Amino acid sequence: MAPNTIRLAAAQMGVTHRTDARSKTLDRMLKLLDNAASQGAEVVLFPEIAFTTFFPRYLINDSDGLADWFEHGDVTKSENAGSLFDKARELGVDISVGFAEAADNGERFNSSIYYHAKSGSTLSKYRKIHLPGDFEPFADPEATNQLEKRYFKPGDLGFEAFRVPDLAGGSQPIMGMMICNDRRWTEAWRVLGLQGVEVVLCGYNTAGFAPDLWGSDKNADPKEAEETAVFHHKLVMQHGSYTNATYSVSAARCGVDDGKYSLIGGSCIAGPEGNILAEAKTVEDEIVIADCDLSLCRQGKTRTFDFARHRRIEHYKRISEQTGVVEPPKLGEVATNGSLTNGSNGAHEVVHRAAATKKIRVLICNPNATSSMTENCVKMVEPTLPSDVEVIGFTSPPPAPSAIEGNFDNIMSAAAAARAIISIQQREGYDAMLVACYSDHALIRMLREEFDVPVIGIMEASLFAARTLGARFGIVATSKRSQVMHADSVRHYGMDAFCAGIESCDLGVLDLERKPREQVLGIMQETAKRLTAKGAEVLTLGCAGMTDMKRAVEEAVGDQVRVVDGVVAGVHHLVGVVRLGGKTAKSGMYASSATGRKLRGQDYI
Ligand code: CDT
Repeated sequence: MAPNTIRLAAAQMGVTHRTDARSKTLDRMLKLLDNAASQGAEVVLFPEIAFTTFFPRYLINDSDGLADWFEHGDVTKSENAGSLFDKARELGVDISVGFAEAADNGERFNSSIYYHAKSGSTLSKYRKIHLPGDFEPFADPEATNQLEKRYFKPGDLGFEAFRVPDLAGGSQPIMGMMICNDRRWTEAWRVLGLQGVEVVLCGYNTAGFAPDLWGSDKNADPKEAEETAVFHHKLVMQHGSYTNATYSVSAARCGVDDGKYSLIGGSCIAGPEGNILAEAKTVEDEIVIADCDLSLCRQGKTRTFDFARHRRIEHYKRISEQTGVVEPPKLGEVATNGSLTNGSNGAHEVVHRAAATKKIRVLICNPNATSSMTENCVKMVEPTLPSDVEVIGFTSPPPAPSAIEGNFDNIMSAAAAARAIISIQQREGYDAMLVACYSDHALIRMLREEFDVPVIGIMEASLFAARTLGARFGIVATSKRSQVMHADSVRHYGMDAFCAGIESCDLGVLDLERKPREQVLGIMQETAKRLTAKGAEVLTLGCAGMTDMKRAVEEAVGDQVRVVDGVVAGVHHLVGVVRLGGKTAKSGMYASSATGRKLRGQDYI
C-alpha cells in the first residue's frame, strides 16, 4: 500500500427482523468484522442503529419496553454490544458503529462512535443532528413510519472532526461522522470539510418504497422507487466527497425487514474526486472494501476547493441564520423591509430583505412548584419545534404549591412565579411566555401587565386550537372542583357556546404522577369517551400534568376525534403571534402598574 493509504471497509448488514435476538445480530456483526479483518481492513464502518432492527419505524411506548431498544451506559462494555469491541481490539481493527443511545441523564440520541482498537478507547462520539420523519405515526396503519423525532433528541455534539492515530503511516488522518439523513445536508459535509476531513463515515437505514415517508407517488413502481432512493444515496455521497475533497464510507442496513419494510443497499466508498471506488453487490451482509490514498485529497483541497482562497462567507449568512425558505417578494409587492420592488419595464431593483432570523425563545412558566411537570411539557413540545424556536422551562419556586388545586393555590403560585419571572425576563428578554396551568390563572394577566411580549395560558390556547379544529370541544378535567372552575373559565373566555362538556377524572393533579400510570390512563380514556358521547369533536386535556398522556386519550377516542395538547398549542400559537410582530396592547386592561407601584414606594418585587 502507498504510504498515506488506509484500507477502509463498510460492513453492510442485510435484514434484521423486529423479533431477531440481539445475540443473532451481534454474531453477524462479529462475522462481518472477522471477514473484513481477513481482507486487511484497518477501519470498519457498521450501519446506523446496527445492533437491532430499525425500531423507529414502530410506535413503541415505555410500557412496551422501549428502553430495551437502547444501549445504556458505555456501549463498548455493554452486555449486548461489548463483544464487538472486544473483537475489534483482538483483531487490531478500528470500528465505527451506530446505536440508539440512552444517555445517563435520561436523554436519548441516535448516535455513533469511533472506537480505536489499539488503545481500546472511544476516540469520538457523534449524535445524529438531522432527525427525519415525524413525532406521530401516520393515520394509515399500512404506511411506513419514521418516528425518530419521537425517540431521539437532535444531536448536541456538532460535526466534530477528529484525528486517528496508528493509521496511514502515522499521518493521523482526519475523520468525521454523520448518520444517514445527515448525508443529504450539504451543510453537514461542509462543516466537516472546513476541518480538513479526509474520511467521512456514514451509516444508514434508508427506506426504499415508502411513499408516505418520502411524499412520493403511492402508485409508483416499488422497484423504480428503490432505484431512485439508491441513486439519491450515491448522489449525495459522491457530491459530498467531491466538494470537500474527502473519502467517504457508507454502510447500509438493508433488505426487507419483517417481510414488509424495504431498506436500500448501496453501501459504497467514494473518493475525493467523487468517484465510486467500491460498492455493495447485494442487499445482504457484505463487506465493501477499498484502499484509500489520502494524499489524493490534496489536489481538491489545495486547488478547486481551497476554501481559504475561494470561499466568500460574506454571502453565506443565510446558511447559518435562516432555516425555512424566504422567497423574493413578487414583483410589485412590498418587501419585508418596506422597500418596493419595481416591476416596471421588466426589471426590478435590488431590495435588502430581512434575511437574519433570530431564534424565537418561549418561556414555559409552570406555576406549580413541580419540576417534573415542567420537564414533561418541554419534552412534549421540543420535537415539534422548527429550528428557529427554543423553549425554556421555568418552575415556580416555593412558596408556590406543588399542585394548583384551587383559588388559594392559584394566587400563591402566581405571586411566587411572577416575582421570579420578572427578574428572569429583565435579564433574558424572552419573546413570549406560556403559562402552563390549565386554568384562567392569575399569572397570565400579571405577565401581560408587566411585559409587552405575548402571553397566553394553555387553557385559552387549547380552546383556540380546539375551536379551529371542530365545532364542539370537551375538556378532560382532573378533580370535581376543577370541573367547576373550568366551566367558569370557559365562560370567561366566551367559549361556552361551543363546549360539549367538561368531565372530571376525579383525580388530584399529583395523582396523575403518583397513581399507577395504567390506572390513570384508563380513567382518562373513560372520561374522554364520555365527552365524545356528549358530542365533543375535539378534546383538550385540562392539566399541564396530562401533557404526556395525549396518545392514550387518542387511542381511546379513535382517529376521527382530535386531541389538543395545550402546551404544544400554546407554544405554536405564541410563535405565530411573535412572527407577526404581535405585542400586548398597553392602552387599557394590560397597562403596567409598575410605575404606580414605584411612585407609592411599593416596588416590592
Ligand atoms: N434513517 C434515516 O435517516 N433515514 C432517512 C429516510 C428519509 S425519511 C423521509 C434518510 O435520509 O435516508
